[in-house]
Amino acid sequence: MKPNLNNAALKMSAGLPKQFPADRLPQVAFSGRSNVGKSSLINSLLGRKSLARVSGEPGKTITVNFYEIDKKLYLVDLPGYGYAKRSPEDKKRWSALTDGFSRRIRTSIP
Ligand SMILES: Nc1nc2c(ncn2[C@@H]2O[C@H](COP(=O)(O)OP(=O)(O)OP(=O)(O)O)[C@@H](O)[C@H]2O)c(=O)[nH]1
Ligand SMILES: [Mg+2]
Repeated sequence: MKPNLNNAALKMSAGLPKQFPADRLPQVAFSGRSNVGKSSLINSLLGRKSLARVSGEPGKTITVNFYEIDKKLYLVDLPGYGYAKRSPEDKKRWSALTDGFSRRIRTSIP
C-alpha cells in the first residue's frame, strides 16, 4: 500500500479530543518541542509549501491537525511543548488536547 503523497488534505483541525477522526486509518504523529520544525517537516514530506502552517515564532500549531494521505493514513501534526509565553488557560487547553491524543493511542491498541 504505497500512499500517493500528492493526494494529501487536511481532514480535521481539532481543538478538542472529541473532534479527532473516529476511523481506523493508521496515524503517524509528529511530536516535539515547539519550533523544531514538525509542521515544516510534514510540508517537506508532502512536497507542499504551506499545507501545514509554519512560523518562526514557537507556538504556531495550536490544534491537532490530521492530514489524510491518499485515504490510507494520517500524518498528525501536534502542538509543540516547552513554549512558556502563553496564558495558563491556553496551556491547560493544550494539555487536555495532547493528553487526549496520547490517551487515544493507549486505548486504541486492540
Ligand atoms: N534552518 C532550518 N530551519 C527550519 C527547518 N525546518 C523548519 N525550520 C524553521 O523552523 C521554524 C519553526 O518551524 P515549524 O515547522 O513551524 O515548527 P513546529 O515544530 O511545527 O513548531 P510548533 O507548531 O510551535 O510546535 C520556522 O521558522 C521554519 O522555517 C530546517 O530544516 N532548517
Ligand atoms: Mg507546528
